[in-house]
Amino acid sequence: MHPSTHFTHAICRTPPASAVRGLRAVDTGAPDIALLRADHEAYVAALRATGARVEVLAPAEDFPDSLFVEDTALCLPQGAVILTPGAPSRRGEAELMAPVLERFYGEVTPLPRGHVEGGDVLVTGREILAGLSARTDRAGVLALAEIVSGWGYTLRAAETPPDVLHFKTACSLLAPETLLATRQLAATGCLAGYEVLEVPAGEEAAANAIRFNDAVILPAGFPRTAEMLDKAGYTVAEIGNEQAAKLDGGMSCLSLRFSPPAG
Ligand code: CIR
Repeated sequence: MHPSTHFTHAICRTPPASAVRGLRAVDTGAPDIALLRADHEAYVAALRATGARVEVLAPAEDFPDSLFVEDTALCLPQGAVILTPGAPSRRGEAELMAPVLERFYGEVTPLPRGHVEGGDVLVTGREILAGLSARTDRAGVLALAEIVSGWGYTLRAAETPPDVLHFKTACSLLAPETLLATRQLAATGCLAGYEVLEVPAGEEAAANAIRFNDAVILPAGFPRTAEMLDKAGYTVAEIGNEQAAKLDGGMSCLSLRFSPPAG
């Protein structure tokens, strides 16, 4: 069991009714809130089925994108960093998350400058990869690197591909040295040295999955990716993501996954 794949806890937030106004790159219509909440419940159940303690926070109606809790913080065994989302409408979400994480960590560390969204930060078995994107800037990445280097991590900046919201929209960690990634991201070379399973063409949205304890939580509707992972020996749980996808959300965005320091 490795800290990059195994966690004792997760935090999620029930989708607010205001999610109909959530940010989206391309408007394909508003999500159906009842269906979005049903998918969210199935997601929480899949996390709990792995044995983790999952806290589900009350909906935050003032923040339409607040179901995507991943973007508010970076949680590591040594500490939690409260991030500053690049999207102005999302900054208050991070402030809401700080007292929640203080309950688990005691103190939390605010990002002192710049902007970083958690969707751009991938923790692997050997390093932290941070994708520069429309939401995550160099000042934020440098500030984050300073904080995590104090905890013994090496942080490497990468480029989130153009037209991709977050770095982890295009990749996920399957095992400490193994990634699931789109061909587009793998072709940039930033994943060199890792074992990379490429999602089949046409199933790029399946790259936003999560390894959570003994399960790989995959968005439903990508049968070739599911089969590839099954053949590679992973236990796959498929969760509906049609509604969250209308807001450019996927499996990683919906939780903060962590193991707080003991005591
Ligand atoms: C946004 O544009 O910020 C939200 N609608 C989607 C955030 C998805 N989060 C993630 O990929 N970590």
